[in-house]
Amino acid sequence: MHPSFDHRLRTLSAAHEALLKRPNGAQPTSNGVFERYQFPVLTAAHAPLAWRYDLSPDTNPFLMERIGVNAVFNAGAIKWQDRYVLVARVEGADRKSFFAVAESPNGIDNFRFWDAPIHLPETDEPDTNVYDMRLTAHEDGWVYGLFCTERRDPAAPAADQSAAVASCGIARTKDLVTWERLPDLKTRSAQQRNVVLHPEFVQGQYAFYTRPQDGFIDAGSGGGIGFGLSASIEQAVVTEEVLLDPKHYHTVYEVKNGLGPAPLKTEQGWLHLAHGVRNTAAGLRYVLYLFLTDQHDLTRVTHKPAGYFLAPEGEERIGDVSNVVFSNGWIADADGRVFIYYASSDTRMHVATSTVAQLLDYVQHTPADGFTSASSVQAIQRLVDHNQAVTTGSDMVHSSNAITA
Ligand code: M1P
Repeated sequence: MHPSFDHRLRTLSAAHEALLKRPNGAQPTSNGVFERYQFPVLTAAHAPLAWRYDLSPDTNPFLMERIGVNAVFNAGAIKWQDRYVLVARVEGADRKSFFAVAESPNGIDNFRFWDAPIHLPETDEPDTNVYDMRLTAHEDGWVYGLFCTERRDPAAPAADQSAAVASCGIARTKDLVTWERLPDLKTRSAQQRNVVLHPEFVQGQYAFYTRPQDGFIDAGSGGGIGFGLSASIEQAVVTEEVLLDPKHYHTVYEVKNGLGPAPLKTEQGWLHLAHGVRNTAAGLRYVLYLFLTDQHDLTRVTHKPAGYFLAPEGEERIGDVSNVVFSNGWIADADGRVFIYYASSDTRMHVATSTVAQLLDYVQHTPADGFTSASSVQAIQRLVDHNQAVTTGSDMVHSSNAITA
Protein backbone atom coordinates (compact mmCIF):
# COMPACT_ATOMS: atom_id res chain seq x y z
CA MET A 1 0.00 0.00 0.00
CA HIS A 2 1.20 3.51 -0.79
CA PRO A 3 2.06 5.09 2.57
CA SER A 4 -0.29 8.04 2.05
CA PHE A 5 -3.37 5.94 1.08
CA ASP A 6 -5.00 5.93 4.51
CA HIS A 7 -4.24 9.55 5.19
CA ARG A 8 -5.54 10.58 1.78
CA LEU A 9 -8.74 8.58 2.24
CA ARG A 10 -9.36 10.12 5.67
CA THR A 11 -8.80 13.63 4.28
CA LEU A 12 -11.03 13.03 1.25
CA SER A 13 -13.82 11.51 3.36
CA ALA A 14 -13.70 14.29 5.94
CA ALA A 15 -13.84 17.03 3.28
CA HIS A 16 -16.72 15.24 1.52
CA GLU A 17 -18.73 14.85 4.75
CA ALA A 18 -18.09 18.49 5.67
CA LEU A 19 -19.42 19.59 2.27
CA LEU A 20 -22.54 17.40 2.56
CA LYS A 21 -23.31 18.66 6.08
CA ARG A 22 -22.54 22.33 5.42
CA PRO A 23 -25.42 24.51 6.64
CA ASN A 24 -26.94 26.81 4.03
CA GLY A 25 -28.46 30.14 4.97
CA ALA A 26 -30.64 32.60 3.10
CA GLN A 27 -28.83 35.64 1.76
CA PRO A 28 -29.41 38.67 4.00
CA THR A 29 -31.41 40.70 1.48
CA SER A 30 -34.04 39.70 -1.05
CA ASN A 31 -36.33 41.30 -3.65
CA GLY A 32 -39.38 40.24 -1.62
CA VAL A 33 -40.37 37.68 -4.26
CA PHE A 34 -37.94 34.89 -3.35
CA GLU A 35 -34.85 34.27 -1.24
CA ARG A 36 -31.54 33.14 -2.65
CA TYR A 37 -29.12 31.04 -0.58
CA GLN A 38 -25.48 31.32 0.31
CA PHE A 39 -24.29 28.04 -1.25
CA PRO A 40 -25.29 25.76 -4.11
CA VAL A 41 -27.26 22.74 -2.84
CA LEU A 42 -25.69 20.12 -5.08
CA THR A 43 -22.40 20.14 -7.02
CA ALA A 44 -20.06 17.69 -8.74
CA ALA A 45 -18.16 17.49 -5.44
CA HIS A 46 -21.30 16.06 -3.77
CA ALA A 47 -21.03 12.88 -5.89
CA PRO A 48 -20.22 9.93 -3.63
CA LEU A 49 -16.56 9.01 -3.40
CA ALA A 50 -17.50 5.42 -4.26
CA TRP A 51 -18.67 6.58 -7.71
CA ARG A 52 -15.34 8.20 -8.43
CA TYR A 53 -12.61 6.35 -6.55
CA ASP A 54 -11.51 2.76 -6.38
CA LEU A 55 -11.25 2.57 -2.60
CA SER A 56 -8.97 -0.49 -2.51
CA PRO A 57 -5.29 0.12 -1.71
CA ASP A 58 -4.47 -3.02 -3.72
CA THR A 59 -6.00 -1.89 -7.01
CA ASN A 60 -5.65 1.86 -6.49
CA PRO A 61 -2.52 2.41 -4.37
CA PHE A 62 -2.36 6.14 -5.20
CA LEU A 63 -6.06 6.59 -4.43
CA MET A 64 -6.58 8.25 -7.80
CA GLU A 65 -9.93 9.41 -9.03
CA ARG A 66 -10.88 6.81 -11.65
CA ILE A 67 -14.13 8.30 -12.95
CA GLY A 68 -14.58 12.08 -13.03
CA VAL A 69 -17.87 13.87 -12.39
CA ASN A 70 -17.97 17.17 -14.26
CA ALA A 71 -21.22 18.79 -13.21
CA VAL A 72 -24.51 18.27 -11.38
CA PHE A 73 -27.39 20.36 -12.69
CA ASN A 74 -30.93 20.58 -14.15
CA ALA A 75 -32.63 18.44 -11.49
CA GLY A 76 -36.25 17.38 -11.34
CA ALA A 77 -37.78 17.64 -7.85
CA ILE A 78 -40.44 15.92 -5.77
CA LYS A 79 -41.46 15.68 -2.10
CA TRP A 80 -41.06 11.99 -1.33
CA GLN A 81 -41.69 10.33 2.05
CA ASP A 82 -41.29 13.72 3.73
CA ARG A 83 -37.90 14.33 2.12
CA TYR A 84 -36.95 16.89 -0.52
CA VAL A 85 -35.78 14.78 -3.42
CA LEU A 86 -33.91 15.85 -6.54
CA VAL A 87 -33.35 13.71 -9.60
CA ALA A 88 -30.24 15.43 -10.86
CA ARG A 89 -28.54 15.44 -14.20
CA VAL A 90 -25.06 14.20 -13.38
CA GLU A 91 -22.56 14.75 -16.15
CA GLY A 92 -19.35 12.74 -16.17
CA ALA A 93 -15.96 13.84 -17.40
CA ASP A 94 -16.85 11.72 -20.46
CA ARG A 95 -19.66 14.21 -21.23
CA LYS A 96 -22.39 11.62 -20.72
CA SER A 97 -25.25 12.60 -18.45
CA PHE A 98 -27.24 10.22 -16.28
CA PHE A 99 -29.80 10.58 -13.52
CA ALA A 100 -29.18 10.22 -9.80
CA VAL A 101 -31.38 10.81 -6.77
CA ALA A 102 -30.27 13.09 -3.93
CA GLU A 103 -32.36 13.85 -0.84
CA SER A 104 -32.40 16.42 1.93
CA PRO A 105 -34.37 16.62 5.17
CA ASN A 106 -35.12 20.35 4.78
CA GLY A 107 -34.75 21.18 1.07
CA ILE A 108 -32.01 23.74 1.72
CA ASP A 109 -28.92 21.77 2.72
CA ASN A 110 -27.65 18.33 3.66
CA PHE A 111 -28.42 16.94 0.21
CA ARG A 112 -26.92 13.49 -0.16
CA PHE A 113 -26.95 11.21 -3.21
CA TRP A 114 -28.41 7.75 -2.89
CA ASP A 115 -25.84 4.96 -3.15
CA ALA A 116 -26.19 4.28 -6.88
CA PRO A 117 -27.29 6.27 -9.93
CA ILE A 118 -30.61 5.43 -11.61
CA HIS A 119 -30.40 2.51 -14.03
CA LEU A 120 -32.66 3.76 -16.76
CA PRO A 121 -33.93 1.10 -19.16
CA GLU A 122 -33.60 1.86 -22.88
CA THR A 123 -35.93 1.51 -25.83
CA ASP A 124 -34.99 -0.42 -28.99
CA GLU A 125 -33.13 2.72 -30.07
CA PRO A 126 -30.42 3.24 -27.44
CA ASP A 127 -29.94 6.74 -26.01
CA THR A 128 -26.55 8.38 -26.53
CA ASN A 129 -27.26 10.91 -23.80
CA VAL A 130 -30.15 11.55 -21.42
CA TYR A 131 -30.82 14.69 -19.41
CA ASP A 132 -33.17 17.19 -17.73
CA MET A 133 -35.83 15.02 -16.10
CA ARG A 134 -39.16 16.61 -15.17
CA LEU A 135 -40.99 14.67 -12.47
CA THR A 136 -44.77 14.52 -12.37
CA ALA A 137 -46.77 12.71 -9.70
CA HIS A 138 -49.72 11.97 -11.98
CA GLU A 139 -53.25 11.34 -10.78
CA ASP A 140 -53.03 7.89 -12.44
CA GLY A 141 -50.81 6.86 -9.48
CA TRP A 142 -47.40 6.76 -11.23
CA VAL A 143 -44.50 9.15 -10.89
CA TYR A 144 -43.37 10.00 -14.42
CA GLY A 145 -39.98 11.24 -15.47
CA LEU A 146 -39.93 12.96 -18.85
CA PHE A 147 -36.45 13.74 -20.13
CA CYS A 148 -34.49 14.53 -23.24
CA THR A 149 -32.99 11.59 -25.08
CA GLU A 150 -30.37 12.54 -27.58
CA ARG A 151 -29.07 10.44 -30.46
CA ARG A 152 -26.80 11.20 -33.39
CA ASP A 153 -28.67 12.56 -36.39
CA PRO A 154 -28.79 9.57 -38.78
CA ALA A 155 -28.86 11.99 -41.73
CA ALA A 156 -25.64 13.73 -40.72
CA PRO A 157 -22.55 13.12 -42.87
CA ALA A 158 -19.60 11.34 -41.24
CA ALA A 159 -17.72 14.65 -41.09
CA ASP A 160 -20.40 16.05 -38.76
CA GLN A 161 -20.15 14.35 -35.39
CA SER A 162 -22.22 16.89 -33.48
CA ALA A 163 -25.60 16.89 -35.28
CA ALA A 164 -28.14 15.30 -32.98
CA VAL A 165 -31.83 14.57 -32.68
CA ALA A 166 -33.54 15.38 -29.38
CA SER A 167 -36.70 13.52 -28.39
CA CYS A 168 -38.80 13.20 -25.26
CA GLY A 169 -38.09 10.00 -23.34
CA ILE A 170 -40.67 8.73 -20.84
CA ALA A 171 -40.08 6.56 -17.78
CA ARG A 172 -42.25 5.85 -14.75
CA THR A 173 -41.77 4.54 -11.25
CA LYS A 174 -43.53 3.87 -7.97
CA ASP A 175 -40.42 4.06 -5.76
CA LEU A 176 -37.85 6.24 -7.59
CA VAL A 177 -35.57 3.16 -7.64
CA THR A 178 -37.01 0.91 -10.35
CA TRP A 179 -38.04 2.66 -13.53
CA GLU A 180 -40.14 1.35 -16.40
CA ARG A 181 -39.23 2.82 -19.77
CA LEU A 182 -42.05 3.65 -22.17
CA PRO A 183 -41.73 4.50 -25.87
CA ASP A 184 -40.60 8.05 -26.63
CA LEU A 185 -43.25 10.68 -27.24
CA LYS A 186 -44.21 11.12 -30.87
CA THR A 187 -45.16 14.55 -32.19
CA ARG A 188 -45.12 16.24 -35.60
CA SER A 189 -41.97 18.15 -34.72
CA ALA A 190 -38.52 17.04 -35.95
CA GLN A 191 -37.11 17.54 -32.44
CA GLN A 192 -38.50 17.94 -28.92
CA ARG A 193 -36.89 19.12 -25.71
CA ASN A 194 -38.30 20.44 -22.42
CA VAL A 195 -41.43 18.30 -22.54
CA VAL A 196 -43.47 18.18 -19.31
CA LEU A 197 -46.40 15.98 -18.27
CA HIS A 198 -49.37 17.77 -16.70
CA PRO A 199 -50.31 16.13 -13.37
CA GLU A 200 -54.02 15.71 -14.15
CA PHE A 201 -55.99 14.13 -16.96
CA VAL A 202 -57.41 16.69 -19.38
CA GLN A 203 -60.54 15.57 -21.21
CA GLY A 204 -59.67 12.07 -20.01
CA GLN A 205 -56.26 12.18 -21.74
CA TYR A 206 -52.62 12.69 -20.81
CA ALA A 207 -51.62 16.32 -21.35
CA PHE A 208 -48.14 17.38 -22.44
CA TYR A 209 -46.38 20.73 -22.52
CA THR A 210 -44.02 20.55 -25.49
CA ARG A 211 -41.31 22.62 -27.13
CA PRO A 212 -41.32 21.88 -30.84
CA GLN A 213 -38.08 22.80 -32.61
CA ASP A 214 -36.60 22.49 -36.10
CA GLY A 215 -32.97 21.85 -35.16
CA PHE A 216 -31.03 20.54 -32.18
CA ILE A 217 -30.04 24.01 -30.90
CA ASP A 218 -32.10 26.30 -33.12
CA ALA A 219 -35.78 26.24 -32.37
CA GLY A 220 -36.36 27.67 -35.84
CA SER A 221 -40.05 27.95 -36.61
CA GLY A 222 -40.74 26.22 -33.25
CA GLY A 223 -39.51 27.53 -29.95
CA GLY A 224 -42.69 28.37 -28.11
CA ILE A 225 -44.26 26.33 -25.33
CA GLY A 226 -46.87 24.06 -26.86
CA PHE A 227 -49.65 21.92 -25.40
CA GLY A 228 -51.20 18.70 -26.67
CA LEU A 229 -53.11 15.61 -25.60
CA SER A 230 -52.51 11.89 -25.95
CA ALA A 231 -55.03 9.15 -25.22
CA SER A 232 -52.26 6.81 -24.12
CA ILE A 233 -49.07 7.16 -22.10
CA GLU A 234 -47.81 3.69 -23.09
CA GLN A 235 -47.83 4.82 -26.77
CA ALA A 236 -47.81 8.59 -26.34
CA VAL A 237 -48.66 10.50 -29.51
CA VAL A 238 -49.49 14.20 -29.68
CA THR A 239 -50.88 15.00 -33.11
CA GLU A 240 -51.97 18.58 -32.42
CA GLU A 241 -49.92 21.13 -30.52
CA VAL A 242 -51.42 24.48 -29.50
CA LEU A 243 -48.79 27.17 -28.90
CA LEU A 244 -49.64 28.67 -25.51
CA ASP A 245 -46.53 30.81 -24.93
CA PRO A 246 -44.77 31.80 -28.17
CA LYS A 247 -41.34 33.43 -28.46
CA HIS A 248 -41.48 37.18 -29.09
CA TYR A 249 -39.16 39.77 -30.64
CA HIS A 250 -36.88 41.66 -28.26
CA THR A 251 -37.85 39.87 -25.06
CA VAL A 252 -35.98 37.55 -22.71
CA TYR A 253 -37.53 34.66 -24.67
CA GLU A 254 -36.88 35.96 -28.20
CA VAL A 255 -34.75 32.97 -29.34
CA LYS A 256 -36.58 30.14 -27.59
CA ASN A 257 -38.21 29.15 -24.35
CA GLY A 258 -39.27 25.98 -22.61
CA LEU A 259 -41.35 24.92 -19.64
CA GLY A 260 -39.55 24.14 -16.40
CA PRO A 261 -41.20 21.77 -13.91
CA ALA A 262 -44.82 20.60 -13.98
CA PRO A 263 -47.09 23.54 -13.06
CA LEU A 264 -48.41 24.11 -9.53
CA LYS A 265 -52.18 24.08 -9.06
CA THR A 266 -53.36 27.19 -7.19
CA GLU A 267 -56.76 28.73 -6.51
CA GLN A 268 -55.98 31.37 -9.13
CA GLY A 269 -54.90 28.97 -11.88
CA TRP A 270 -51.85 26.92 -12.87
CA LEU A 271 -48.55 28.54 -11.95
CA HIS A 272 -45.74 27.92 -14.45
CA LEU A 273 -41.98 28.38 -14.27
CA ALA A 274 -40.16 28.50 -17.62
CA HIS A 275 -36.85 29.49 -19.12
CA GLY A 276 -36.39 32.11 -21.80
CA VAL A 277 -33.39 32.53 -24.07
CA ARG A 278 -32.19 35.75 -25.67
CA ASN A 279 -29.25 36.57 -27.90
CA THR A 280 -26.31 38.72 -26.83
CA ALA A 281 -22.90 39.52 -28.35
CA ALA A 282 -21.49 37.14 -25.71
CA GLY A 283 -23.82 34.27 -26.70
CA LEU A 284 -27.16 33.01 -25.43
CA ARG A 285 -28.50 34.14 -22.05
CA TYR A 286 -30.96 31.88 -20.19
CA VAL A 287 -33.25 33.34 -17.52
CA LEU A 288 -36.37 32.12 -15.68
CA TYR A 289 -39.83 33.60 -15.88
CA LEU A 290 -43.27 32.85 -14.45
CA PHE A 291 -46.77 32.88 -15.89
CA LEU A 292 -50.25 31.77 -14.89
CA THR A 293 -52.76 29.84 -16.98
CA ASP A 294 -56.49 29.50 -16.55
CA GLN A 295 -57.70 26.82 -14.12
CA HIS A 296 -59.83 25.15 -16.79
CA ASP A 297 -58.45 26.28 -20.15
CA LEU A 298 -54.82 25.23 -19.78
CA THR A 299 -53.83 26.94 -23.03
CA ARG A 300 -54.98 30.41 -21.88
CA VAL A 301 -52.27 32.51 -20.25
CA THR A 302 -54.04 34.85 -17.82
CA HIS A 303 -51.02 36.64 -16.33
CA LYS A 304 -47.44 37.02 -17.48
CA PRO A 305 -45.08 39.58 -15.94
CA ALA A 306 -42.64 41.40 -18.21
CA GLY A 307 -39.07 40.15 -18.26
CA TYR A 308 -37.38 37.68 -16.00
CA PHE A 309 -38.16 36.38 -12.54
CA LEU A 310 -34.66 35.08 -11.82
CA ALA A 311 -31.44 35.68 -13.79
CA PRO A 312 -27.88 34.49 -13.22
CA GLU A 313 -26.09 36.49 -10.54
CA GLY A 314 -22.49 36.53 -9.27
CA GLU A 315 -20.79 33.15 -9.55
CA GLU A 316 -23.98 31.71 -11.09
CA ARG A 317 -22.97 33.51 -14.28
CA ILE A 318 -19.88 31.34 -14.72
CA GLY A 319 -19.66 27.69 -15.65
CA ASP A 320 -19.51 25.22 -18.50
CA VAL A 321 -22.23 27.13 -20.36
CA SER A 322 -22.03 30.58 -18.82
CA ASN A 323 -24.85 33.07 -18.28
CA VAL A 324 -27.48 30.37 -17.85
CA VAL A 325 -30.09 29.63 -15.20
CA PHE A 326 -32.34 26.67 -15.87
CA SER A 327 -35.02 25.04 -13.74
CA ASN A 328 -36.92 21.79 -14.14
CA GLY A 329 -37.85 21.16 -10.51
CA TRP A 330 -39.79 22.82 -7.72
CA ILE A 331 -41.62 21.60 -4.62
CA ALA A 332 -44.67 23.23 -3.03
CA ASP A 333 -45.15 22.25 0.59
CA ALA A 334 -48.58 21.92 2.19
CA ASP A 335 -47.95 25.15 4.16
CA GLY A 336 -47.54 27.12 0.91
CA ARG A 337 -43.73 27.31 0.95
CA VAL A 338 -42.16 26.77 -2.47
CA PHE A 339 -38.63 25.45 -3.08
CA ILE A 340 -37.40 26.43 -6.54
CA TYR A 341 -34.44 24.33 -7.63
CA TYR A 342 -32.41 25.92 -10.39
CA ALA A 343 -29.07 25.22 -12.01
CA SER A 344 -26.51 27.85 -12.91
CA SER A 345 -24.41 27.79 -16.05
CA ASP A 346 -24.93 24.03 -16.60
CA THR A 347 -22.66 23.38 -13.60
CA ARG A 348 -24.37 23.29 -10.17
CA MET A 349 -27.76 23.30 -8.38
CA HIS A 350 -29.18 26.06 -6.18
CA VAL A 351 -32.40 26.63 -4.27
CA ALA A 352 -34.53 29.74 -3.99
CA THR A 353 -37.50 29.82 -1.61
CA SER A 354 -40.79 31.65 -1.79
CA THR A 355 -44.46 30.96 -1.12
CA VAL A 356 -47.43 30.33 -3.39
CA ALA A 357 -48.93 33.60 -2.10
CA GLN A 358 -45.80 35.59 -2.99
CA LEU A 359 -45.48 33.99 -6.42
CA LEU A 360 -49.15 34.66 -7.21
CA ASP A 361 -48.80 38.25 -6.05
CA TYR A 362 -45.70 38.62 -8.25
CA VAL A 363 -47.34 37.06 -11.28
CA GLN A 364 -50.62 38.97 -10.95
CA HIS A 365 -49.27 42.41 -10.01
CA THR A 366 -46.05 42.79 -11.97
CA PRO A 367 -46.77 44.83 -15.10
CA ALA A 368 -47.08 42.79 -18.28
CA ASP A 369 -44.69 43.36 -21.16
CA GLY A 370 -45.66 46.28 -23.40
CA PHE A 371 -42.86 45.25 -25.80
CA THR A 372 -41.55 48.84 -26.29
CA SER A 373 -39.32 51.22 -24.35
CA ALA A 374 -42.17 53.75 -24.18
CA SER A 375 -44.52 51.26 -22.51
CA SER A 376 -41.78 50.34 -20.00
CA VAL A 377 -41.46 54.03 -19.10
CA GLN A 378 -45.25 54.30 -18.77
CA ALA A 379 -45.23 51.37 -16.33
CA ILE A 380 -42.59 53.09 -14.20
CA GLN A 381 -44.48 56.40 -14.36
CA ARG A 382 -47.67 54.71 -13.13
CA LEU A 383 -45.68 53.37 -10.17
CA VAL A 384 -44.12 56.78 -9.48
CA ASP A 385 -47.58 58.44 -9.57
CA HIS A 386 -48.99 55.75 -7.30
CA ASN A 387 -46.12 56.18 -4.84
CA GLN A 388 -46.52 59.94 -4.85
CA ALA A 389 -50.20 59.53 -4.00
CA VAL A 390 -49.32 57.05 -1.26
CA THR A 391 -46.61 59.33 0.12
CA THR A 392 -48.87 62.39 0.02
CA GLY A 393 -51.62 60.39 1.71
CA SER A 394 -49.30 59.15 4.44
CA ASP A 395 -47.86 62.68 4.89
CA MET A 396 -51.40 63.86 5.51
CA VAL A 397 -51.97 61.06 7.99
CA HIS A 398 -48.70 61.93 9.75
CA SER A 399 -49.47 65.65 9.85
CA SER A 400 -53.03 65.10 11.09
CA ASN A 401 -51.63 62.80 13.78
CA ALA A 402 -49.15 65.52 14.64
CA ILE A 403 -51.93 68.08 14.88
CA THR A 404 -54.04 65.73 17.02
CA ALA A 405 -51.06 65.12 19.27
O1 M1P B 1 -27.15 25.07 -22.07
C1 M1P B 1 -28.33 25.62 -21.61
C2 M1P B 1 -29.50 24.62 -21.76
O2 M1P B 1 -29.66 24.32 -23.14
C3 M1P B 1 -30.72 23.45 -23.46
O3 M1P B 1 -31.95 24.06 -23.22
P1 M1P B 1 -32.85 24.52 -24.50
O4 M1P B 1 -33.34 23.28 -25.11
O5 M1P B 1 -33.96 25.39 -24.02
O6 M1P B 1 -31.92 25.29 -25.36
C4 M1P B 1 -30.65 22.15 -22.70
O7 M1P B 1 -29.59 21.37 -23.24
C5 M1P B 1 -30.37 22.35 -21.23
O8 M1P B 1 -30.01 21.12 -20.65
C6 M1P B 1 -29.23 23.34 -20.99
O9 M1P B 1 -29.15 23.64 -19.61
